[in-house]
Amino acid sequence: MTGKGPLVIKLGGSVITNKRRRFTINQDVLERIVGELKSAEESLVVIHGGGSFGHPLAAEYNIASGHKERRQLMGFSLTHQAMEVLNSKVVETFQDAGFLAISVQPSACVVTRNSRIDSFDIKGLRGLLELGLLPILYGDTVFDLELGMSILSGDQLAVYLARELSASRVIIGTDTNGVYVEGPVNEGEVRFLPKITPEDWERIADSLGSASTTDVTGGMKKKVEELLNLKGSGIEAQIVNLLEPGTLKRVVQGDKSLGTTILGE
Ligand code: IP8
Repeated sequence: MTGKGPLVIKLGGSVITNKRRRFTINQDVLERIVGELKSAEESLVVIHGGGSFGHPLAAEYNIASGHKERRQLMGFSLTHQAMEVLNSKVVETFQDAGFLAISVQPSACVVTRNSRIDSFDIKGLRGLLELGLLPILYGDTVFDLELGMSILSGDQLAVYLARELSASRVIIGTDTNGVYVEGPVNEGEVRFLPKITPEDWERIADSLGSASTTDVTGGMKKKVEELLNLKGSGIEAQIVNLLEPGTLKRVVQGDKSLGTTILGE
């Protein structure tokens, strides 16, 4: 059953940063999105992705494949730091718009095992929410019990927190209108999917493309797979296009006709 908990929103790195120019924020877009969130009635938990801050560095130092050589330690440090810089700008933008935003550092409270969350101490985060604050987390470099180091994606965080906090729903903001698959009739032809159930997945998984820019956590296919981990929770996730002005406002106000809905039935 869907909970009465917060609305969990992931702001994709491809939306809030320019993925083709390193360390560049799409400040106008970010400000517009934050403005559109003002219409939310529930409490919020915001998570943002890495975009051109986290992904190029994580790829350069091969962080996602685990700790193999000493030079990766500097990469781990640099990637985390780049995410802190981005997070601090995101938090400031929310504060400037009047939100009681507070940064929560995932690597300080999460440990992964083979890149999946093994433990996540969310007591502090719950407390912040109860106080009326808006926690803002991000995809991060984390200590991994098997691999030594790993990348924890914002999508994995969003699903984990949605389940733990019995979220009312999850909104995944991207730079596309939702999920498209190829075929099946003609090769190269694309078809839009307004909804995906866990049962649909095996049939369509192979026809999903991967991201065109550096994305160490896997693009749209990985995103849908991650969201299907909401299975059994009753929590729905809606993948929507945040580059389209007005979309987030409509979705926050309950419009289910936009984007692709992943049913966590
Ligand atoms: O953009 C990855 O988070 P994502 C963050 O949500 C890093 O996949 C550090 C690359």
